[in-house]
Amino acid sequence: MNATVLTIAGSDPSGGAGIQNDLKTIAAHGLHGTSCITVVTVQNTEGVAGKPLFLDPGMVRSQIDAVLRDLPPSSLKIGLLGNTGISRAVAEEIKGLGIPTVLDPVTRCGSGDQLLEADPWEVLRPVMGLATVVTPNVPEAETLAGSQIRTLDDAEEAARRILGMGAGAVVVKGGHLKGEPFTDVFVRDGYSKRIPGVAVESRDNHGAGCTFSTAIACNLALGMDLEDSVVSAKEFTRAAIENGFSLGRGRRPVNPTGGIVREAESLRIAEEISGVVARVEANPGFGILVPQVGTNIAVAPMGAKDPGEVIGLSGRIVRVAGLPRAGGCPVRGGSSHMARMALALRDRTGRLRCCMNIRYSTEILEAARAAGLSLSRFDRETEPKGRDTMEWGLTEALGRGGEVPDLIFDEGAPGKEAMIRVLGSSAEEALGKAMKILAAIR
Ligand code: PXL
Repeated sequence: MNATVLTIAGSDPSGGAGIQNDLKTIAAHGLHGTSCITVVTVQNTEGVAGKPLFLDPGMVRSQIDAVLRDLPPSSLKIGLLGNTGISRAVAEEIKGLGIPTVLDPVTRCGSGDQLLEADPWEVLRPVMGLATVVTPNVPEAETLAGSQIRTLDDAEEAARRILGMGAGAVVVKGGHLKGEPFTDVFVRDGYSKRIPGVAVESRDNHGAGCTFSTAIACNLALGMDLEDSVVSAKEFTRAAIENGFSLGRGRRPVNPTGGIVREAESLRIAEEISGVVARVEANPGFGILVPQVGTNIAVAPMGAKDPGEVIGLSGRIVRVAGLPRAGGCPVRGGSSHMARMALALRDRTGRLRCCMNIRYSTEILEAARAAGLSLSRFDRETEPKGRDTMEWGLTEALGRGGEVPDLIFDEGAPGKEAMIRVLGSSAEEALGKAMKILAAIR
């Protein structure tokens, strides 16, 4: 399989947009990215901080030529071109390649600063007819079509005009449209489609346009048809915005690899919890640590924001004929109580993110002390109304800093079983502490 996508674009030192974004987006699709730099911009999340360097068109050609001779791509993404000399050089190099080509008709930074040395239309004209699809945002579509866009109908009309300039298809991105935010308009010969999106509560969107166009190129390289490629790229871009690291003081960079890193981490955690469950089930003595309500083990992935993203057992470990038996397997959202405590624990400590609940008894507490484990408690009678018990209980037990305890317990309340929670940096570590308690009981 040819797994290469070539991006021809500008450099963004903030790492949010341009070549830096595109290579991450390509990597996140499991493909190999090659690149040709057209313009070196000087900017951070707050905006442009200096004059761009427009590369010599001959230098642009040499880069593309070197890549084409050795690493023939399955698809192309074209971003910032900068000036007419560069865009003509690019057109000369890629014409006749016959591979899917996505053109992001970049004219300005997200901050509004101009990135072109000449009239946008003059710069884009040489490559327009070579594009399988063009992906303007609303201001870019207004510039290219020469009309104002206020509604989805306006966007569709502008898309048709841009289509008349020679591209195979046009997507006008709806991010800037009031009233219909995030609905994209997709148009090709004799066909149009509105692709709805969802509003994302995040300012981590610097580079979102680059992510979108590059993700389309990746999907096309993987053999997806054009419309599916667009729909899938929109979803990918939403995840890149949601997974942002919230860096910088201005328009914060998207994180194109956030989704796959989280997926990989979640799978690794699920496998680890499975291993821990197997060891618990293989140990008949563990039954003594299982509470009435059963034991759950929850681990919060680094980027998880709510309990639905925390990995826990879909059915708790209970005692069957005195032996510990899991009623389910590790899944996202498998646990509720332990998930909320694991999230709060991760947010408080950074390093610890696993919680496992075991039975409370004075004998077990004594054994824990004898095993050298540290304990802290909270008292449900002092719990304020309206707080989440797990999050509040953890905050209470951790107090104002200092050493994080190995165990947190509470003595229960009417209808609430007393409980001990074992804390750890991983499920393995939490199990290790539980095993020390068992050894001290015997
Ligand atoms: O997001 C458009 C864009 C494309 N390419 C480069 C950029 C920007 C915006 O900042 O810097 C190099």
